[in-house]
Amino acid sequence: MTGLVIKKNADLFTIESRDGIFNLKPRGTLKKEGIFVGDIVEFDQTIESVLKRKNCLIRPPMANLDRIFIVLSSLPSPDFLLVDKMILCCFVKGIEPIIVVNKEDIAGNEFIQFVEKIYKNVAKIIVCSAKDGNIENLKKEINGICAFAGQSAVGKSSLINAILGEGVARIGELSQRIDRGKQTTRMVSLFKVSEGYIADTAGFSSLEVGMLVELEPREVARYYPDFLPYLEKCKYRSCLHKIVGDCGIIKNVQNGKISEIRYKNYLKIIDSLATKKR
Ligand SMILES: Nc1nc2c(ncn2[C@@H]2O[C@H](COP(=O)(O)OP(=O)(O)OP(=O)(O)O)[C@@H](O)[C@H]2O)c(=O)[nH]1
Ligand SMILES: [Mg+2]
Ligand SMILES: [Zn+2]
Repeated sequence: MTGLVIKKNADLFTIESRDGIFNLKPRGTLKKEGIFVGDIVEFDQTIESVLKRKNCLIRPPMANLDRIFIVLSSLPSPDFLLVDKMILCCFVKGIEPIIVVNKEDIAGNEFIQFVEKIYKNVAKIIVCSAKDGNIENLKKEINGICAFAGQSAVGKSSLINAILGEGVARIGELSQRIDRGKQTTRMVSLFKVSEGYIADTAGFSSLEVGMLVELEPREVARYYPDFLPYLEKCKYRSCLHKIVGDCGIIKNVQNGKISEIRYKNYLKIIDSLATKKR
């Protein structure tokens, strides 16, 4: 039988399958460290094997993510460099990023339009408020395995709690408390919501942007959907889009078709990659 790992607790895994819910251990030679929440596994009396993953993250340990909600708010004001790094991570890992502007109740139209202008050609944008319970449009986007990311205090936990309801959310808070102090594994559980699952975690506040060091600077632009239409207009084959001339990217930053914030953050990202490589 095959099933989805929805929870990991010490060496016991909770598996959801067509035939019900099972709590199983891995077979002798299969290491428990090698099985993540989000994995599809083959099992009988024990977990026999893990099927090939679409992607996986290490902290918190999760596999096969489909969507990540990148939450931001007007207060605390956004760190767009962090947002752009998270978006890049998502595209590298084959995860769909969705920008969630939370705290609509305090945001103001100007702020929302500002965010829409930067990201309209990059990702889907939704606006909501955990405080007002205005989360219907967010719930509609839950499809496949989803998780929340974003800087501290933007409202990730509040949104997860609003979606899951009080009873469920409390379990999440408790599990985080148990794990505090150990910098390694945080407990993660998946909960079925509308068409998919959401991960009940503390949320990713950095989303493993560290893994970006593995990228070559010249690979970065191809993960920028907003740069893509202009990439072939770039005369230089291995252009990093740093030097004015026949660079199709810089031209379109100058004429306003590419967001200047996105472009400046792109430069910061490739420069930091180049420095780390040295
Ligand atoms: N006005 C307003 N405040 C909100 C909203 N959502 C969350 N907050 C408040 O923002 C603060 C931070 O919310 P959290 O849910 O703890 O934020 P978080 O992203 O989980 O933060 P970390 O766990 O530190 O990463 C709390 O005081 C919340 O009450 C909202 O929609 N509107
Ligand atoms: Mg939180
Ligand atoms: Zn160029």
